Amino acid sequence: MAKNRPPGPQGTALIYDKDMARVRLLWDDPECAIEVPERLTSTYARLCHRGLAQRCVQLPVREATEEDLELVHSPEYVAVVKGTQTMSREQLHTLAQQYDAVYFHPSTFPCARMAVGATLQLVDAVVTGAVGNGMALVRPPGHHSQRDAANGFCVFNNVAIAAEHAKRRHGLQRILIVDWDIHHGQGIQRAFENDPSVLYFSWHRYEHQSFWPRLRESDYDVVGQGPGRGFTVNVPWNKVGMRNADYVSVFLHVLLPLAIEFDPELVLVSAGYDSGIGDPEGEMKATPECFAHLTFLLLPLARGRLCAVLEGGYYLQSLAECVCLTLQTLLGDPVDLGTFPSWGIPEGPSCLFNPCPHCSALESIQNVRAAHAPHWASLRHENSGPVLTPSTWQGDAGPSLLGTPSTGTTDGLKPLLDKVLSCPPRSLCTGIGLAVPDSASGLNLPPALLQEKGVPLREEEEALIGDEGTLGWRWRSKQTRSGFLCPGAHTDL
Ligand code: Q9C
Ligand code: ZN
Repeated sequence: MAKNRPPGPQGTALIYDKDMARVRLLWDDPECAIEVPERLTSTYARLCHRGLAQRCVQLPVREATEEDLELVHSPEYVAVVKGTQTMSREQLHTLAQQYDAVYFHPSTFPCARMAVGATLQLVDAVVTGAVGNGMALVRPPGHHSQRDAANGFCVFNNVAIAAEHAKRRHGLQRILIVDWDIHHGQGIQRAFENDPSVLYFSWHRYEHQSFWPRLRESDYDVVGQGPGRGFTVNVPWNKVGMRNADYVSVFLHVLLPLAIEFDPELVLVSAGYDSGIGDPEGEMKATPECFAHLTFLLLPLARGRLCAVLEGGYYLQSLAECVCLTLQTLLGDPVDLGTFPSWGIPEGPSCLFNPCPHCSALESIQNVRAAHAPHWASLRHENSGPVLTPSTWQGDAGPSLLGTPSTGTTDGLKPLLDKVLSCPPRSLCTGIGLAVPDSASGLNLPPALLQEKGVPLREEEEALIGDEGTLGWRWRSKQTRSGFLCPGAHTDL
């Protein structure tokens, strides 16, 4: 493993400043209570503990200028946020109530300017070639904020401003934004819906428009407007519980064909980790290793010029672990593609190992591909099918596809299924049962996994076990040696 890589064109930037931990909720509001300063401090602490921060080129943040902010926001809105610096708690609360899921703090304006400034520093370093890629750890997040509105914990739209900055000040003509946060970044979508120079991809928990922010514009058939038609790509998750295989399938079958055809000069990632396992907002099951795979899959684009910018992520352990695996991949550490057999693992508690996507995910994939086929040659094949009638509207996420696709529920998915099964993504996570009670010994785990049951914990893994007791799963990636406890294991077992 390359330690202490010297700064240079191949280096990885990390941008963080503890001052962005100053904003916090000053009143009682259950909806905003999850957006805490520890999201930043505990994530950075873990990066240091793993020795990852030390391997990065650590760049200072700067405060964005009002001119920077006005690349996306109106002067009137910037003035409103600026005014919060001298407001009382009561005044801050009253202002926050004008927006959806937002709080303000006397440090909101300086912190939000710093979040934008950190993102711009990262983009400048990557675009000028001072570093190869990098990550900015910022608060407040940005992707929900709009020209005239704060929204969903977001004040200024860090990534949208960075894209506009890259266009106007570096002359870039094609920028890809990958928004893997579990919420729809409607602020980014609206900023670029008419703009063919910014390809915006977002997946998001949708549940047929019942999940926040409950917008019609988040569905797969909303593709951009005017010259921007085809440059907005929405993948709705209509069920919770999506796993690594679902995420990777969307990358392989939707994002990557379009991204390769688009040929971006820069990739910006709205890197929210509420799409990771354990997060109370997303309720998804992608393990931290998944974010290593997603990052790895993006690195061939734009000659590796990738800037990841933190958005959401509210389960602190999962957030920190996911950020570690993202940064580790940016640093060039290998991704473990998994070693246990891909096929024949029954659905059940071991479903986290399942390498096959859910029916509901395949349905979304098929629908977004059909909606975008008119705009992208890479999606046009003789056998590309029509939009599907939702077959997973009710019930759970649908069966996972384990080599028996002809069981009725999947009939409508046959064309896509044939494609997926003829070229399945590799098994994506290695996992072992740890302290599994006897009642779980009926689990049909591959023998190689069962052998490892009960091995002693390493230090960093014990830290993860702490708040869940001894029952759970430890996840380990052979090269990265990362550990993780699945809190859902209680109910699964
Ligand atoms: N349970 C970001 O992740 N509350 N913002 C939704 C649904 C608002 C999320 C309530 C969530 C905002 C950056
Ligand atoms: Zn989010």
